Parts: sequence; structure tokens; C-alpha cells
Amino acid sequence: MKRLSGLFWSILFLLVPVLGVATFAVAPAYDIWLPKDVSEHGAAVDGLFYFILGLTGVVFIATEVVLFWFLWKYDESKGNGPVKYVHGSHTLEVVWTIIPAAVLLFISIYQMNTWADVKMRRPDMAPTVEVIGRQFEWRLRYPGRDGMLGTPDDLHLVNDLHLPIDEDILVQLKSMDVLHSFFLPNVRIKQDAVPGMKIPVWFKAREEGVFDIVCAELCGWGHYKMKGRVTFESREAFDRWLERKYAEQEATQPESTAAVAVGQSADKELLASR
Ligand SMILES: [Cu+2]
Repeated sequence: MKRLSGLFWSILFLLVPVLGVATFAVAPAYDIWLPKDVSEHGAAVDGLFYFILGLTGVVFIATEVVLFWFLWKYDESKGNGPVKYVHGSHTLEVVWTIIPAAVLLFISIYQMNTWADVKMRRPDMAPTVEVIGRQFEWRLRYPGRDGMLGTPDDLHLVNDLHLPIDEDILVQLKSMDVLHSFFLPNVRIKQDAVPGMKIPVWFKAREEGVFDIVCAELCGWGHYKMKGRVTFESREAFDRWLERKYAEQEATQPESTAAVAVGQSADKELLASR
């Protein structure tokens, strides 16, 4: 029994890297890997992800194999004589501090251009749509026929975002109450919505389709159901949809004065939430 224990523990710990790597290897076949990417910059983001996954994967496997080897080799039942006490090695400590520091420094430089594309080099344009996180839904506001946000003819919608493909999209992101996180997995966009801030988010979709909008920040009891839908479509289909929504909104407003009042009260509500 005693003889078995060293074997048992070392094999058990060896299973961690073996099963860990196997899980990653089979995941794509079962479609539980990254969601489909339909964005322009997504490949660069995924490239960074794979690069860091590879790097950490190699270190993970190496440390696990070393752990296995030590459990195996220094099994108590094989030992003879008392153990020797080793004080430690200064050189070794310096080495294993410098290597990770250098790797982190390298990653921070290596990712700079992608970060700048996604978070700093914003397209010079008016916002396509305003997205406002609110417990527990995504409120959307499109500029009305005047093309300007914040005027009485704005189009107000909830959870049903439509956007044209092959064009720069600039979202103006806000929050009405607490921290939310605007997450579009299929265009590799994730940005916190912070109360009191207008945060620009931009991307370009390359393919048509209907995808999820999820909240990636635990924002209250209903966080799990804070889900919207984004439809990427051609410019023509998008214009048709927008026109239909304008017409629907206008039709449900009793008179033009009411439309102004509704627009203004919505603005006031937003102002109050800032
Ligand atoms: Cu939320």
C-alpha cells in the first residue's frame, strides 16, 4: 500500500496536464471553442489569445511534468536516510523572476498595436447608435431622420440592435444605473458601461447574421437575462429596417407635440441618470 501511494499520486498529478491539454484539443470538434468571429479586427484579437494560450500552455505542461517527476522520484518509500535541507538558491530566484517579467514586458509591447486599433484609433464619425445599459436590458437610441442623436425624432428601441456590415460602426455606450459590460462575442468587443461616462466602441462586421449581446458584468439579480440581439445586415436591409421602425414609432405617437414631449422626457431621464 505504501509503495503504491507514490505511484498513485504522481500519476494522478500527471493526469492534470494530460486531461487539460486533451480538453483543449477536442473542444473545437464539439463546438465549445471560441464563438464565430465576423469582425474585421477579431483575427488580431484571436491571434493574441492563441499566442498567450500557447505560451501559458507550455509553462503549464512543463511545471506539471516537473511536479509529476518530483512526486515520482522522491517518493518516500524509495528514500533511504534522512532528508537533506536545502536553503534555496539566490540565482534561481533571480532567474525565475526575470524570465516572467521579460515575458510580460514582451506581451505588453507585442499587443500594443491591436489594443490601439480596438481601443484608441477611433473612426472619425458621428455615433451610429447609442447603447445604454440598464438593469436588465440594453436600451438603444438611433439618430432620427435628422441624423443627430439627442433630438426629439430619435428612434428608441430595446434589445434589438441592427447594424450594417462592411462599414465602420461607432457605438456610444452609457449606463443608466450600475456597471454593465457590453459584450458582442462575435465581433470580439467587450467594453464596460460606466455610469456618468460616454464611452465610444467601434468595430466593423464582415458577415451577415444574428448574434448575441450579453452583459459581461455581474450587475444585479437579473444579470443572467440581460441579453439582446444584434443583426448584421446589408446597408439596404438596414435602411429598410430603420425606415420601418421610424414609421412604427411615429404611428404610435398621437400627435407631433406628444412626440416632442416623449423625446424630451427621455432625454431628461438620461440626463438625470448621468
Ligand atoms: Cu448588466
